[in-house]
Amino acid sequence: MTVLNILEFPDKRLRTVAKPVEVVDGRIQTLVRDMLETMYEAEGIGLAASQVDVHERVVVIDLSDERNEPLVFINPDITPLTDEEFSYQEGCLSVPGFYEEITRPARVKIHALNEQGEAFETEAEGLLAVCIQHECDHLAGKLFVDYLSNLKRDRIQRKLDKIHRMQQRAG
Ligand code: QAP
Ligand code: CO
Repeated sequence: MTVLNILEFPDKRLRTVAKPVEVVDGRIQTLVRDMLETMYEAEGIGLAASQVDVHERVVVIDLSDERNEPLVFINPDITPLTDEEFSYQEGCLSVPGFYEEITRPARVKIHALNEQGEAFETEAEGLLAVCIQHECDHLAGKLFVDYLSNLKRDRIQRKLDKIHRMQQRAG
């Protein structure tokens, strides 16, 4: 297994629209394992393939404290189930150190394939609903900072640009 490099905002590659997975084969299963290892190593709760510069529709999530309940969604498709909204202080492994309250539909239906390529559907609410919507946004090239005012987003971009320049100089 391999820990993959996570792209950070404002990297343009995060804006790539992911393609559907055509066959869930060994290559995709390896990607899933590597994404899980990457997410656990970074102490995240969700990761989309877009974040590791693979532009295919694959998402991993683990909301458990023990970090032993991986959820895998291949070609996820979500539909809001209600007009009710839910707000949550979101973060993102691609926007490290920044957290902002984002409002989204409170409940969604999820259609996806599992790691074996079998279709399943489930309903989500609470943190899982937030997380799957956040990760599906990544597959569409969208980030949580896109929901913020231009002012807030530009501030975050400037701060991250500065951090990236310092990291560049440090080698
Ligand atoms: C998306 O985000 C999410 O800034 C997953 O320094 C977040 O795993 C969905 C992380 C909140 C729903 C609610 C962020 C780790 C992890 C950071 C993450 C950081 C270290 C973010
Ligand atoms: Co994210």
